[in-house]
Amino acid sequence: MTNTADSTNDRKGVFITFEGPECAGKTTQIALLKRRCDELGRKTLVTREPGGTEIGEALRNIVKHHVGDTAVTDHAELLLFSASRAQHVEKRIIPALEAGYVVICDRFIDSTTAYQGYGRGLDLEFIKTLNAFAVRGCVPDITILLDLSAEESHERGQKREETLFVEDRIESEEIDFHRRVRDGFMKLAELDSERVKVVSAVNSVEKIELEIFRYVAPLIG
Ligand code: Z5A
Repeated sequence: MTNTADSTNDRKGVFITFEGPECAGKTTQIALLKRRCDELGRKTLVTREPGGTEIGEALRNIVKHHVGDTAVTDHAELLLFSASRAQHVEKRIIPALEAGYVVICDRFIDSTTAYQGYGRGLDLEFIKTLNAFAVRGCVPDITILLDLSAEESHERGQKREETLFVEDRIESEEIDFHRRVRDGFMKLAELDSERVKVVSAVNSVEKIELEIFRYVAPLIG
């Protein structure tokens, strides 16, 4: 494979990803980290997966909300997430890193391993290869894994639903699926403890924010 894109060694910016089950507080914590970056005078790009580009957002709509006579198959779902990522990395993430931005991305390759690999049971080796193909060397400098049990995640989701939130296709999977996803995330953290930092998502928002900042501060100055 020709790699004309980034390598982690020659980038000027910092690439931070957030991972974890739904309702773990990723959006909340990303907003707080963005504020820290602003205070430090760092140019910051906050983005998300699936999504982050026009094509990615269109794919997001399909993977999250498709309802029709024909369901999205597990294999198609995997490729849709990867297609969104390939577009995102090349068109937004790498250019921002080259321009010296702190890029904060809500979900990335680890979500594919956790949801499509551990959750759906698709081949983990193939997912590793596909992730590498989509990101072309653009691996996060650090990944914050907000850890929350499937039960707690479900409970927070229920509360949010009461305030008009609508569950998506993946969120509405049975609890065992979400347990496998959570275990998958923890396995990933164990296998790549240099990059993936586990932060308990059950503490207060303020406490979590401080813990995350302790990990990230050395990278963003
Ligand atoms: N997916 C996949 O399968 N494969 C892939 O490769 C990728 C994604 C990239 C994207 O959903 C879906 O795609 C996701 C995985 C799958 N589906 N699932 N399931 P999304 O982007 O729409 O949603 P999400 O990533 O799951 O995030 P979320 O549900 O929006 O949650 P969050 O961002 O982690 O949490 P939050 O919005 O900050 O907070 C959620 C609620 O918890 C809210 O009411 C907060 O007030 C509350 N909260 C936050 N922090 C706390 C604390 N500390 N204590 C108590 N309550 C809190």
